[in-house]
Amino acid sequence: MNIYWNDQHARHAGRQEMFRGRLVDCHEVPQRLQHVLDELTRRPVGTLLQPAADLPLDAALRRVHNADYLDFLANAWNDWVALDPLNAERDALPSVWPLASRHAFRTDTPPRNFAARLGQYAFDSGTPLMAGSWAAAREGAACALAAAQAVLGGERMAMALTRPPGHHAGPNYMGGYCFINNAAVAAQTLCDGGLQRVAVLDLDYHHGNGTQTIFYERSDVFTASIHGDPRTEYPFFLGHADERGHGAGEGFNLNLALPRGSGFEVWWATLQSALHAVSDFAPQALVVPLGLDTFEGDPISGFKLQSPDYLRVGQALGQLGLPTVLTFEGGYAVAEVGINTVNVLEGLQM
Ligand code: Q9C
Ligand code: ZN
Repeated sequence: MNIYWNDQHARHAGRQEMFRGRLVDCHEVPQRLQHVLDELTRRPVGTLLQPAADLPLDAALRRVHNADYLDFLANAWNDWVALDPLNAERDALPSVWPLASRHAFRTDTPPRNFAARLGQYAFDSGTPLMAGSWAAAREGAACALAAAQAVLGGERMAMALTRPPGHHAGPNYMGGYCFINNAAVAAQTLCDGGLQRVAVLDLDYHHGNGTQTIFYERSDVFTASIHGDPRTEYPFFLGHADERGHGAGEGFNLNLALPRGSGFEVWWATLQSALHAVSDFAPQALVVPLGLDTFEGDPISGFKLQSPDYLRVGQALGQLGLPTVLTFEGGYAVAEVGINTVNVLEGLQM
C-alpha cells in the first residue's frame, strides 16, 4: 500500500473553534497525524511516500471546486491580515452568513468585505483559517491526487494521509474542519483516468455532506455514508435517508444514519448494507473517506467502535477486492487514532 503523507500538514494548526457560544481548543490538531505516522513506524503496513512536485494539482482542484472559492482560499490569509494588521496573531473565523432561504439574502452580489466573504464561503464557525491553511490543504489534495494516480497505475491500495480533513468541504465552501475535499479529488481523478464507475463509502462519524453534494447529480460516482443521525448530529442540515441523488444522479446517493450511541453490532450490520449497495453498483474503484471518530473514546462523537473492530472494518473493505483509495478524515481521540487507523490498513491487507 502506498501511503502519501502530507509533510505540510502542521502549517494548519487552528487554535480555537466556536462551540456553543465560546471558543474552545481545536479538536483537529497536528498530533493526530503524527500519531498515525508513529504507529506506522511500529507497524509498517505500507510505504510512506510524498506526492511528486509536478502533479497537475490546480487542474484537479478545479474539477471539484469552483474557481472563485479556490481564489478565495489562496488569498484568504493575506486578505484577513489586510483587514487589521493585528489579525496576523489571530485565526480567521466567520461570524456572518448569507442564509440560503429564497428571498432572505442575496448571493448574486458578492461582498468585498473580507468578513462577509469568509461567511459566504464557510458554513460554520468551527473551522479556523490561518497563515498555513491553504498550503496544508493544497498539499493534502496533492496526496489524494497521487493516491488516485497510483491506483490508476495498478496499485491495489493507496492512502492520502493528510490533514486538515476534507469530506465536509463542498464545491464552494469550507466547514467541519475541511477546506478541500480530498476524497472528491481522488474520485474525480479516478473518473478522469478513464474509470466509468467509482464508489465512495464514507465511514466518518459525521455525514460526508461535501462529497455528497459534489457528486449529487451524477451517476458515474455512487456516494454512500454511514453516520450519526443529522437530526441530532453535525452537520445537521444534510445526511438524511431521503437524499438519494438528483437528476441523472437519482439513486446514486445512499445515506445510512444511525442514532447517537450506536455500538459496533448495529454499525457492522449497516456496513454490510453499504457494502452490498457498493457491490450492486459494480464500481471499478472505491474511495473511502476514513474517519476514526466512530471510536468509543472520541470526544465529539457518539458511536462506540473499539480498537479491534477496525481490523474487521479493514478486512470487510479488502474483501470487496476493489482498487481502493483512502483519505484520512476525522478522529479526535488523539492517543488512539494511530492504532485505529493502522488497524484498518492492516485489516485491508489480511
Ligand atoms: N465547533 C470531521 O470529522 N464540530 N469534522 C461541531 C462546532 C464540528 C467534524 C462543533 C465537527 C466537524 C472531519
Ligand atoms: Zn467526523
